[in-house]
Formats: sequence, structure tokens, C-alpha cells
Amino acid sequence: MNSTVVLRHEGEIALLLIDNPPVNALSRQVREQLLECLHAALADDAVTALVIACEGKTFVAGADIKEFDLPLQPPQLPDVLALIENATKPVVAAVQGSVLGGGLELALACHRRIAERGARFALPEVSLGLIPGAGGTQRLPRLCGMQVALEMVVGGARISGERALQLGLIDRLVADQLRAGAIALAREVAGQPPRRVREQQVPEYDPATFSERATQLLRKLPGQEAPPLALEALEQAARLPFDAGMAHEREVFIARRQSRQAHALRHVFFAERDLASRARALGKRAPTRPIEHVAVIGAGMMGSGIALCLANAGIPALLVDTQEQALQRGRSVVEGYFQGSVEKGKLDAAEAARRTALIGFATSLERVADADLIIEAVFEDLAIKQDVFRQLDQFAKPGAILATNTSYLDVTAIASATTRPGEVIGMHFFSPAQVMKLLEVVRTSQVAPEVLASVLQLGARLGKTAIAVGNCYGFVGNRLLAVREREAGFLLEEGASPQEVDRVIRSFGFPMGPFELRDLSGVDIAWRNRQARELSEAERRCDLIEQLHAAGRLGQKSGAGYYRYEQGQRRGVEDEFVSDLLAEHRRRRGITPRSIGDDEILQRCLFVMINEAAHLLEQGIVDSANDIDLVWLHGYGFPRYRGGLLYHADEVGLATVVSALDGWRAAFPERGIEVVPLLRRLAEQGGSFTRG
Ligand code: T1G
Repeated sequence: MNSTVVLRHEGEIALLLIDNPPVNALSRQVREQLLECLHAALADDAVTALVIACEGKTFVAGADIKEFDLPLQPPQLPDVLALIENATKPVVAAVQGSVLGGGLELALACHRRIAERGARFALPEVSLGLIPGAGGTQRLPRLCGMQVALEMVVGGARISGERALQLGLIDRLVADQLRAGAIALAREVAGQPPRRVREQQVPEYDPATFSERATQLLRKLPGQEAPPLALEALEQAARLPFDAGMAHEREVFIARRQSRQAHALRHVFFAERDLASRARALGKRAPTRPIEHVAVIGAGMMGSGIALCLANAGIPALLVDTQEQALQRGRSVVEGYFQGSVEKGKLDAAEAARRTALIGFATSLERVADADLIIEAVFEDLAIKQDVFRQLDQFAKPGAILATNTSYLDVTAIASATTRPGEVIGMHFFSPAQVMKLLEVVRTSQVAPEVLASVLQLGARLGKTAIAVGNCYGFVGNRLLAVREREAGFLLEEGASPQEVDRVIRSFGFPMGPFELRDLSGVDIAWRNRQARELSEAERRCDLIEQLHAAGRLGQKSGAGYYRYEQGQRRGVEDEFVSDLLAEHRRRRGITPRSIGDDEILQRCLFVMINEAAHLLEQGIVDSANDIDLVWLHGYGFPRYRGGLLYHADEVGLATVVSALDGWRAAFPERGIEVVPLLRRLAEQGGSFTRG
């Protein structure tokens, strides 16, 4: 068994060195060997104090998440930490990088803490559907107070080394020579009675301020089970003796490990890591091209947002728009954004000025000549985009990558307007581009492997979840959005109201329902898409979008769509115009409205998406089911604690999905519902999409 913890001696100081790459997770082996080294050092009379440190770029980044699917294995972390805390010799934690979860709890059990500049401290357990399970909710408030603990335990706040020093979470902050600094500190406190956090009282705090802030935090985490439990455990720290608080915390932690939300959140955690490691592997297989200068064509909302993205990643961007007025609007968006970042304290003035200076402005397309990558973000019309690409083909240097930010259009058709279709790729950002994590990287059958690898690598540099998808109508995200919207339209025809459907989808965990989303993104967008594509007979007759469009109800932008919007209000109110429109539509179509239950509404909206997702997999539009889930998790607000669309399908049971779809096929023959062979096969074989 290779050593993950070694004991060394620096004179009278024992150095316990953890080395468990990549993030020194507290696996069972680490816990076992740490315990052995502790016993040895504590029993050694020559040792006056101990230092616990880690090899590599980070201190312990938590318990080993991979072990959470296994039964609890001894030694349990609280026991290891109790040995440290109750030691009669001072123990110093030397921390760098990501001091997270069990790693911070380990540091809190030590008697002194020294950190290297750049260290980050957090208890992110709630983001895994858990609560801290080794003293985080009991020791942190004793050291930093209830208010700070609330932000970290419930809010998941990450704090810097400087802030940790201010708060007394650490005793010392050094620029470098961390280990030497720790040994020096250990020498200083050797012989002194260990300072045990457990013996400290929770400092006075104002319960009213505390619960007001707690309510605010929980309101931002709707549907998540762990945050309220973490809050309750934290509140115990102020009420109960230490050991009682610890026992309660541990009991809740153990129960959470096997919860559905914790399973789902672990699935997402590893799906995201798997995506990143596949992109890294692709980057190793195909040489990537340097991308140091980028031009963005079109200074509208998307173009400006993409330029902001690039500047935030330190990449110079030239924003080009042939319309001077549009360019000025783009310039004020850029300047307004960085000014706002300073006002919100997100950036200091110098950094904001540096980033603003990274964005240049031009009205001539010829200025793209030295760009490594050109991202087109002009009006969503094929002919307009082809014309732009024809021009870019003339001005762009050899080897430049030409990308389109189209949301729906055929990237191959856009590429065909150039003499270099192998250099053309889709980069589908989501609005606002400087905020949304998702980037659909659309590959055509002609794209060069190094072009795909380079853009996926750039996606990671921009801090995006960059997912390679095939070229088809709406790619992955919007294709699934379209089938959900179609089914939601049918539900209105049959008797449901927009409010009912939206309420059900929101209660499932989405930030908004399909009709609220349509009003936000624009009824005119859906109208144009319906004009541009072939509709089935049933879809054509369900022409609610055309009726709203004809009435000038384009959504929030026109003050009314499926809802009416009072001046300055983003939340719509029910509108008689729409219920009358629906009643008249049903009368014309000879449909007797019926009351549709919440379960049916939810299943109808999700199961048609699951079926279409199976189609995407069958067509090879995506490399894995997880990629489909990550698209909707990072681009469309699919609730993370449900694991993703196909993870949810596996939870529900594919046989249930198939039998429901078969039922609707029989009930609505005119809609041409076809269960995708892959889905039916998996259901028949008891298979799953995401369970390997
Ligand atoms: N356990 C197991 N594997 C982990 C891990 C962990 N805690 N953290 C990361 N990995 C793996 C990851 O899967 C990937 O593997 C590799 O390390 C690099 O990760 C008792 C209950 C630390 C900021 O939530 O936030 O402690 O893909 O690609 O971008 O109260 O990883 O290479 O095979 O993300 O540099 C609390 C989770 C646990 C931290 C590094 N801790 N990790 O980011 O690398 S719960 C966390 C992160 C807990 C206690 C409780 C990040 C990172 P592979 P990476 P990175």
C-alpha cells in the first residue's frame, strides 16, 4: 500500500505530510495513515509539537467524494480530528490552495493555522446535498462567529486568506515558505497549552440579524434539502454543548449521504469533471492553436457580452460593427458593466480599467486580419450570416478560426459560404454571455479536429462548461426546449393555463416555466423559428404563437405575451386576453377543455424531452448522456439537485417513461409521438442513461 501520509521530523517538530493527489482528499487510507502518524508523534517524547501539511498545489480539499456511495468506513473523520484537538502537544495546520470541507474541518481541529497567500476557505457540503460532517458547524462559529459561519455553511461562501486572517480563522498568512513558517510557529507554541476551538464559546451575536440573513440565503436555494439542515445544525452550536452539537451534526450528515439529492449532486460533480477530463484528453490528441486575439462581429447584446467574457479571461477582443450607433451602444454596455463591477466591489478600479482596455472597437470588417478567432454574433438570419462569413473569409488570416454564435441555424450552411469550412465552428453562448456558464461548441462533419480542440480549450479558459455537440436544428439545448414548448402548447389546447404549467415546472425546481421563459426570450423569436421550419400538422394547428404575435404580444419586450407585465415588472400577471384567446382557440378546434393534473403536466413536459434526448444520443449529436444533462443544468436552469434530465429519467424509471409515451401516442395519434428505439431498448433491458 503506497504511503499517502508520512511522518518526518524537523528537529523536535513532527511533520505529518499528506500526499494524495490530485486534491489530497481524506480517503480512508489517508485517515488511517494520518491516525498512525499522529499516534506515533504524540507518543514520541522528543516531539514537542506537530505540523500537518500537504504536498502539491492544495491542502485537503475535502473528504473523498467517491467514498460517499460506500458504507461508512473506519476510522471516521470526527475521531481522527478529536485525537488532534485533544492532543496535549500543539498541532499546527499549514494550508495552501483549496481548504474545503473536511480539509477546513481538519484545520479547525488543529490548535493553530498558518496559510499561504492565495488560499481559499469554504465548507461547500450543501452544494453536494450534505452538511459538514466533522465539526464544521460547531468549530467554525466558535472561531469566527455565527454570522460568518452562516455565510460559509449555508451560503457556501468562499473566503480568502486575507479575510480568514481578519476573522481569526487563521493565525498567520505568508507569501511563501509555508512549511518553514509552520515549523517556526510550532516551535513558538510548543510547550504552551493547546488552544482548542471546542473550548471556545460561540461569540455573542444578534439572533434577529442572523435569522433575517438566514432567510435571505435559504430563499436563494429553493428546493434544496441540505441548506435548512445545515442551518439547524449551526444553530445548535449556539445552544448545545460542543459534543451534543457534534453528535447532532454527524447524525444529519450520515443521513444526508444516502439522500436522493446528494446522489444527484455527486453525479453532477463527477459528470462535470468527466467533461473537463475528456476535453483535456482531446487537447492532447489534437494540437491546439493559440488564441490570443479575438474579434467579435456584431455589437448587440450577445456580441458585447462575448467581448466581456473574453476580457474577463484576459483575452484582448475587438468588437466590430459596421453600424456606428450599434458600436456606441456596445461601448456603453462594456463601460457600464465594468463600472458596475467596481461599484459592486467585484473589481477594483485598476483591474476594471485594465479589462476595459482589452476591448477595442471598429466599424470595418477588415480589422479582423490578425485575429486568431473571429466570433460572429449578428442577427439570427441565415443569409445575413452567410454574407458576413463570405467577407470574413476574405479578411481573416490563414489558420484563423471562424465561429458563429447562431442559436438554431445550420452551421454547415454558414460554413459553405467560405472556402475554409474546416475552420468554421459553432460557439453558442447563452444570454447574458458574460454570466451563463454554458457554451455549446457545434461541430460540423467538416470541422478540423484542432479547431474543435482549440475552441473547447478556450471554453475552459473562459470559465465555461464547454460541451461539444453535433450540428442539427437547435443543437442540444434549444432542440429540447422546442419539444418541451410544443408539448406545453398542446397542454394549453387541452385545457391547462400558462400559470398552471409554469407553476408545475417551477415547483419541479426550474427558475421559470416554459411560458414565462417564452415571454422573456420573445414570442417573436418563436414565431420566426416556426416560420423557418417545417411543422407537423398538429403543431401547425396549435398556432398560439402566431395568434399572440398577430396581436403584437411579443412578451416582456412589448409588455404582454402569455402574461401582462406592469411597468418595470419582470413577473407577469394573468391576462384575460390569453384565457379568452385559449377559449376561442379550443372552440374553433372543437376541443372540450379538461382539467389536467400536476403530475401529467410535469410528465408531459419532461418525458417528451427524455425521448428527444434519446434521439440526440442515437444520432451521435452528443458524446454522452451526461453532456445532455450538463447542457440543461448550465444553460436552461434544470435543478442541479435533480441530477439532470436523463439522470432524472433513470430515477423515474425508463419503463415508466416509455409506457407514458405509448399512452400519449394512442391518445393523440395525430401528434406522431414515436418512442425512440434506444429509449425503448434501454427500458426493455432494464438499462439506464447515466448509470454506466
Ligand atoms: N473527493 C474526490 N475526488 C475529488 C475531490 C474530492 N473531494 N475533489 C476533487 N476531486 C477530483 C476530481 O474528480 C478530479 O478528478 C480531480 O480531483 C481534480 O478536480 C466530512 C462531507 C478542489 C477546487 O466539495 O471543488 O468534505 O477528473 O478537476 O478545477 O464535512 O475539485 O481528474 O479524475 O475539480 O483544480 C467537500 C470539491 C467534500 C471540493 C479543485 N469538498 N472539489 O478544482 O480540479 S464533502 C468539495 C473541488 C466533505 C466533510 C464533507 C475542486 C477543487 P479527475 P478538478 P480543479
